[in-house]
Amino acid sequence: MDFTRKVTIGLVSACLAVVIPFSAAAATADIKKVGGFDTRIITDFETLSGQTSDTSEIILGTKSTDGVDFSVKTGYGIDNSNALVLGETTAKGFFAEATYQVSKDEDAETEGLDGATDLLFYVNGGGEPDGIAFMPLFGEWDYDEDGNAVMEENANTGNMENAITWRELGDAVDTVYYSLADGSTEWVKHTGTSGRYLSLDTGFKGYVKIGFDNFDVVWSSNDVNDKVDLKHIVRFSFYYGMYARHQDAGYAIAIDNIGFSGDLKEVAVDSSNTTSKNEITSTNPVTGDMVGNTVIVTLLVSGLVVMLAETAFKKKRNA
Ligand SMILES: [Ca+2]
Ligand SMILES: [Ca+2]
Repeated sequence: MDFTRKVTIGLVSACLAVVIPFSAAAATADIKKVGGFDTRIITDFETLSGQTSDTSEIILGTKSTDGVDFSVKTGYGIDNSNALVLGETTAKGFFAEATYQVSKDEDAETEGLDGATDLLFYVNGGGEPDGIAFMPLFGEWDYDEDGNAVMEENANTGNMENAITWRELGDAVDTVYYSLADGSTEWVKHTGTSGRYLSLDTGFKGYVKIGFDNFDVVWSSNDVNDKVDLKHIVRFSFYYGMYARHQDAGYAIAIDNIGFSGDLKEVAVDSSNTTSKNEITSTNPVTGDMVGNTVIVTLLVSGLVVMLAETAFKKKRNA
């Protein structure tokens, strides 16, 4: 954005006199309109330049040793900004996982999500020659009916840790999601998924929006109070089939502007808090890693089943 700074010194002084006391008191969490819906963006990846799944605590998932390149790069996001790019280098056909670990990102904007009804994110599918298909998943702390965090023992360490509710996109003919292509004002309704994978047109660039009702709680986790709380979000993950088919090495699809939309309220953000608002402390062990790995293995296996089923189907069809 270009700001023309034709402001007189007198006016600057007047503004500062008013603005400083205000901003010291409270900032307001941004509400942004995306296709007509109130939205809060948790990350736009602008502070995460260069982070890769090989070395980062915030970008996790499949590593470069598996022939992929999952990293935050400039130019692949909305308006050529930063985005999490999922790319293949030498991978020859498996289901890979790219994760943005919210709970490790001190710049994540996680306030004011009461009233959220939908997960929303931006997709740049420009590196994919044959249509786009992937599965989103997110994890958050589990709470009981009284609003207390559910704790569970880590079988490896014996420590009590926050239980995590993992939600994956529903595998059903009536699973619904919406897409809003760049430059369009009309959300397009899509119905049905295949092996929990949503599909978008070849070359799609724009937002995807999915109501919480269209997610399933992963079988290995629980949602004790039976609702999406969004009090402590752990991760967003994207599962994607990696094949040697992409035109540009290191670029199949990119994900940007991950957030939530719904009936969001204006909330004040406590700017006086100098410690991390995402509760990153050394005494808090990495939560849910074991659960997360179980999920990943489950998904990889279910992905493999889908792939084998598709192969069998194609063979049958070609026979
Ligand atoms: Ca961005
Ligand atoms: Ca819950």
